[in-house]
Amino acid sequence: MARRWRCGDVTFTLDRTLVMGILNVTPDSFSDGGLYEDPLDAIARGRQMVTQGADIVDVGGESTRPGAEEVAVAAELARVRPVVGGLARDLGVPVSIDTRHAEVAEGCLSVGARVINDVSGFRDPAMVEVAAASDAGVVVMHMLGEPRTMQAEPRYGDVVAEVREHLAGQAETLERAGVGRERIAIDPGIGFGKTVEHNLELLRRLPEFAELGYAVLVGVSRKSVIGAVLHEPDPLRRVQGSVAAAAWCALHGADIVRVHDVRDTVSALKVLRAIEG
Ligand code: HH2
Repeated sequence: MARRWRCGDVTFTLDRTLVMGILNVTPDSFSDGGLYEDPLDAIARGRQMVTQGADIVDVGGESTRPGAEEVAVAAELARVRPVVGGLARDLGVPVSIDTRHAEVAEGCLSVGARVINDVSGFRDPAMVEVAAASDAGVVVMHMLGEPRTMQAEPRYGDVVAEVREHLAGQAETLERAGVGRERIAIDPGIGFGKTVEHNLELLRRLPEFAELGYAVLVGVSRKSVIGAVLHEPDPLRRVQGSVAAAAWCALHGADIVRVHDVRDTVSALKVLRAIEG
């Protein structure tokens, strides 16, 4: 049977790699911070990403870059809810809410979000409850610790084995709470408590995540691992490197890639598919 990822009333057949467009409604995200603070600008950008080929639009109201401070829940909800609501009405593709907070997830589901993307991997039981009470798709990401401290000397024995085991455990918790397997995507969390070598190894051994049987999502777009390889401190100049990484992911088991540069990534994946035949 074809593999699927179900997000509310939308079911994706995972016969090609989907593109999730990033829309950060924050003042301080590492590469698009401050661009879409006005909800009308954010909604326009969300629509533009869909015309460029995005399959999902992921709205975030809290930067989780290394060292970022946590945002008050009320402030986060005030940032994202109008944008999620404005987009969900007639976007034509699912809107995802990128949050660590159950109240924010719930508030956004009530205005039409169809995916909960939790970078803390559903460690909060309240978040598991919100997911279980909904019909939304979920993204379970691995993060070591929390954004404020996660890059302070991250250590693993076998990074792939440890991240995989953690994700399998969190996915099982969700399943036990009633979230069907077909709703769950797992994500190794590139850049979240990992050195450059850890990130490269996670990408190199990506097929090991697909073996778990859940949909696999990867977000590497413009991240510091690309910057480190290219010696490029400016995230806006990491586009080609990011597209190369997304293409690698698509060829090695990623069902969904989370990217800033939707048009460039969609073009690259189209060419890959044409070559594959
Ligand atoms: N990365 C970021 C945020 N959310 N969600 C998932 N599932 N996977 C990721 O790799 C991921 C994520 C960080 O990137 P970005 O949103 O561009 O930056 P910031 O956290 O500074 O807003």
